[in-house]
Amino acid sequence: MSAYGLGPGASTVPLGSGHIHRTFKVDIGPKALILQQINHKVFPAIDLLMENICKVTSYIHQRSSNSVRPVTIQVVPSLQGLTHLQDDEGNWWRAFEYIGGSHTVDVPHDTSLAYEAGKTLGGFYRALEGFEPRELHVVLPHFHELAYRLDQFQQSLKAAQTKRRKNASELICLVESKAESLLWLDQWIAHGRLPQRVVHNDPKINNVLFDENHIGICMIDLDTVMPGCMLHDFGDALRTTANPAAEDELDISRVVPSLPLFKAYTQGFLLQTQSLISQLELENLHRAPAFLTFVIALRFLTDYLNNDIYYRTQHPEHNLQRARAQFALYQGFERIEDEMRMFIANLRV
Ligand code: GN1
Ligand code: MG
Repeated sequence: MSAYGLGPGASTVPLGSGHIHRTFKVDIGPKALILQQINHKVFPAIDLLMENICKVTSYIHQRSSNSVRPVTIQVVPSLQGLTHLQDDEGNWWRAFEYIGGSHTVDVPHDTSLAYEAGKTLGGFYRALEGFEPRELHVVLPHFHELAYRLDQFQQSLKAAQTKRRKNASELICLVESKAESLLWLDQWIAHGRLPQRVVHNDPKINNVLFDENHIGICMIDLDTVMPGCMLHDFGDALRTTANPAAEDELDISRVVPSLPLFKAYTQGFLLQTQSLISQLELENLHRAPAFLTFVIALRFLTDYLNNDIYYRTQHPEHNLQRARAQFALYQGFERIEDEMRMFIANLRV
């Protein structure tokens, strides 16, 4: 804290519900700072990660320098001018400006919020038009590649405790029966059929910042911004925005994707991206939620089989509970794929 000129008396509260880093809001008089302890087991290349974030946020900031509203989060350097620094215990820290009056939401409460979330991710794409994706480091290779996640799953399965494998047996069967049908997106990307873009890679609803009136401000959590595929982003966004239940909902009967929330998000997103989206991306948007939800469910399941070494958990069955809810959501998205396709095909924004 002293590296940022903050005395021990500054009021500090934990913030957000991320599974990887630890985030705090520090109040300094009328202003505030977001302090984050970076998980360097998950992100070993911290220098490259911070370089990516600084490049992207500076680009957005410069392009919209006359905007009266904040358009991006911004890194606050330490008193010594460092974008990130290590404390005496070896932990890495960084700070962001707090945007006054802003907040995040874990579960969408209505369609206007979903619309705003879609507009905000679309706005992020718009703001980064012209930014060369190859300027960014690939800090987490193969991040949303299903074949890579299946490999990790197979390895975890071999080493898993019998009890955990048994508890997860139904989900393991589901992965084995469905995975093949979802490999199309990896293949399309490998064959260069989809444009490579600057992609957020973690645009779930609680990575959208809203103002007091629930108007979207900007995307946060830019750690995974890398060259990538728009369908991954669209899928991950809908995984949370079109799900009226929590990511780790215990009551599976509540995990049913909402078409109205999907429609509202898509309208907001396409309003911003209609001029830049490719035909093939547009024609396949409806397949993205099932794909990405499956990938995330698989990662929760893998971490459960690995005895919870990646995601922060609140109890021993937490990753299994998350995986159950996310696989149910994946199945729900598959069921409404045709309706989602028709909505997009007939949409005029
Ligand atoms: C992780 O830390 P958080 O909650 O922003 C994960 C995402 C998953 C998400 C699931 C670097 O993000 O990929 O979608 O959990 N981030 C990383 O909620 O693995
Ligand atoms: Mg994240």
